[in-house]
Parts: sequence; C-alpha cells; structure tokens
Amino acid sequence: MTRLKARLQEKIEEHRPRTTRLLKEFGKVVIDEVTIDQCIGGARDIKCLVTDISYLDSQEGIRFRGKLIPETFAALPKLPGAEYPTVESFWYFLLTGEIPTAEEAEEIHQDFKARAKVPAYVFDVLRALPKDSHPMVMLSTAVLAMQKESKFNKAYHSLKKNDYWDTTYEDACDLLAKLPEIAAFIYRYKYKNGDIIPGNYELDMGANFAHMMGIAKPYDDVARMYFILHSDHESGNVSAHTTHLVASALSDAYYAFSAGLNGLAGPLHGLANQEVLQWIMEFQTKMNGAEPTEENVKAALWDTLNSGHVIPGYGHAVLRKTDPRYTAQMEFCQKHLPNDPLFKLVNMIYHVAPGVLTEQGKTKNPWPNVDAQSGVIQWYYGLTEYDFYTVLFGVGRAIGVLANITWDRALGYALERPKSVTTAMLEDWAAKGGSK
Ligand code: HAX
Repeated sequence: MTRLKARLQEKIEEHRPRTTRLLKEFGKVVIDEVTIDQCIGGARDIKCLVTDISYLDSQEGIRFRGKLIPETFAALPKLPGAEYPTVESFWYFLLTGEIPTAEEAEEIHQDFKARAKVPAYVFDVLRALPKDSHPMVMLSTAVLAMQKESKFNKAYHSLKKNDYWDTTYEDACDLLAKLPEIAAFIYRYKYKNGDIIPGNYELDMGANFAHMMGIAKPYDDVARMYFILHSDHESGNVSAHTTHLVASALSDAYYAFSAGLNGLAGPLHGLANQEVLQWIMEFQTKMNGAEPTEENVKAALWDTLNSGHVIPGYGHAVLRKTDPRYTAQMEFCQKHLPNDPLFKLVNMIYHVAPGVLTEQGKTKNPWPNVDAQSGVIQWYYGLTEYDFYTVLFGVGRAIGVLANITWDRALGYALERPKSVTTAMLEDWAAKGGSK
C-alpha cells in the first residue's frame, strides 16, 4: 500500500465519526431555505452538498483544502527547474489535506506509472468513432469504454459499505494515470495524422503529457498549472455535481466521470474555453488584419449580446469578482508571453467586457472566469485546435471529482434524490406566501 493510501485510510477513519454525529445528533438542524426562484432557477446557492476538498467563496475564489491558488502552488513540492508543483503531489494534497514530501509525491508517480497502460481496445474504440466527433465525445467514450476494468464494480457484491472507498480509490488512480495518454492520443490522432508519440513514464504527469502532445518546454509546466487550476471548484458545478450524482447510485468511477465529462462539454461550462477562442477568431476575421481598438471590441461584444448570445468566458454562478484561476493564468502570460498579440487582445477584452456587461445589466457577475484566459496559453504553445481545449479541462477536472467520489464512498454519502414539485404547487405556495 502506498503511503498516500495508508494516510487516506487514517484520515477517513478519523473523519467518519464527525459525519455520523452530524447525521444522528443534528440531522434536523435547519441550514437553509428554498425560494421559488431557486427552485425554477437552477438551485443557485441552496446548501445541499458536502465536500471538504475545496470551497468557493464569491469574493476570494477557490480554496483547495483551505489554501488559495498561490498558496497551493507555493506549498507543494516541485521538481528541479519546474515553476509549478507536480499533479501527483496535488492529488495527495486534495485527498488528504496534507502537503506531501517529495518522496511521497514520487511514490505516487511510481504508482501511476504502474497503472498507466491504456487497454488497446480503447484506441480501437476511438478509431471506430467518426474522426469529426468532438474530442469530448472521444474522451467521454474512452472513459466509459474502460468501465469493465472497474475494481469497485468487480468487488461490489463482496464489499461492506465502509470498504467502498478502497476500490473507488483504486479506480480513481487507474483512471487518472491513464487519462493523459488518452487525451494526447485523441489530439495526435485527430489533428496530427495519427502520429502518436509513446509515453515516457519516467516523467511526471505534466511533463509526460507535454511529451506525448509533442510540445516542448515550458509546456510541461503549463500542463501542471492547467490540470491543477481546473481540478476542483467545490461540488455544485455541473461536472462535479454530475460525477457525484451518478456515483451516488454506486455507479463506479468510470460511469460517473464519463457522465461528468458530458456535463463539462456544455458551452455554459467547460466548453466556454473553446467558445472564447472561437469568438476571438471570428472577431479577428471581421477585423480583416486591422489592429483592434477598444471601440472595435466594445462593438463586437454588443453585437454578441444583441444577437441573444452570452459573452463566453465572462460571468459565474458563484463568483462575483475576477476568477483567481483567470488571474493565475494572466500572471503566467505576463511572465512568459507578455507581447503575444492574442494575450494583448484578451487583456483588451478584460478592460472592455465588464463595462459592457454591467451596462447591459443582466449578469450578476461581469468579470472573467477561468475560460477567458486559458486558450491564449494553449494557442501560444501551438495548440491552435481549440475544440480540444475542453479535453484539457477534463483531464484536470478528473483530479477533483475523483478525489470527491472517493470521499463520498468513504463517508457513505447517500443516493442523491431531491424532491420535485409541480407548477401548480408553486402557484399555490406563491398565493399563500409560502409552503407552510
Ligand atoms: N454574457 C451575457 N449574458 C450573461 C453572461 C454573459 N457572459 N453571464 C450571465 N449572463 C446573463 C444570463 O444568461 C442571465 O440571463 P437571462 O436572465 O436572460 O437568463 C442573466 O445574465 C443572469 O445570469 P447570472 O445569474 O449572472 O448567471 P448564471 O448563474 O445564471 O450563469 C454562467 C452563470 C456562467 C452560465 C453565465 O455567466 C454564462 O453564461 N457565462 C458565459 C459562459 C461561460 O463563460 N461559462 C463558463 C463559466 C465558468 C465555468 O463553469 N467554466 O467551466
């Protein structure tokens, strides 16, 4: 057993009595109320999910295990010469809340190396799909195709509830170890004439991904940064919630994560990174080679709004300030590509879009989210096929949602089953001023 798994087991045993006590002694304590606009309007802000892995504050943004993004990057171990921590060390941190030593992180690297071989049939399945399938269809299909490998599923009938986490953790590690190769395969198969670069598993996850993508340094650090930034955003977002929901039926990690990816593929969620680049490319085409001004950007943003569409990369269901994941990527750009024309244009949009959205007066948050900035970095390093960007998000998102479903099983979280009501009931309660 790795030190991570042993530590996780200790943490789970320490934690379980807290959840049991809350349920048994305080189960009827009221923590929230539900209004009609929340019921019709996508359950915004209703407190009905629990996770200790990350917490999203509307003002300060995401904290992973209590740490802000810069604190997380500073605290975790890095390889010699690297600017960002390894994904392996972050996995340890998300699961346990503790900063691993370099040796503990290396042990995870070795563990992932032993789990990394992708079954050959996965590549056959991918090759059988139409080549113009969206890369997210390919990723989700590849994950689902591997469901027969699930250790949880194989062991299910012989397991006791308290043991469910163990094989869920095994499935999570197996999946995480394989995802970079699957994602890189999709990229090289779809866009590089099937010229596949075999993995080098002596490298950590970020560096090996860069190697398999065929992109030189510092793309290894871009991959580490990108996967960590996109990992988790507490539990209510569509991809995290879907993964949790599906896993709550005791569907295994393959079923659950594949479903989560399908949610991530929506334009209001992870696909927004693709939409941002598409918007920028269409804008540049309209500019026809001329240097864009703030007035041009403003006019284009209004055109988008007036045609009834959203400005991709702006707004958020929880955040009410610039997304710190946006800021973290902007700082990377300021350091590595300060004069890049696309970066300059994205900055210009940042200066103009919040004012336009505020003037329009609909959105509760006119500030950029993670997706407004992420494509620029990928484009700069040669990854210009922007319909691939959500796959990168998906590999990162796996870290968070797989850590979460491992803990879901450890704490015995129940089958999710909220209650629906009818419109007539809402009308009746509206007339009476409440349901009581
Ligand atoms: N452009 C135009 N209108 C916007 C907007 C934007 N960027 N953001 C919100 N609005 C509109 C909403 O569509 C809504 O309009 P209606 O009343 O006509 O339905 C109104 O403003 C109120 O919305 P809100 O309460 O501020 O925001 P929501 O919680 O409903 O939605 C979204 C949050 C992220 C879906 C929304 O801001 C949006 O559509 N943004 C653009 C797409 C995007 O960037 N998505 C990625 C979000 C981050 C993420 O999940 N990454 O994966």
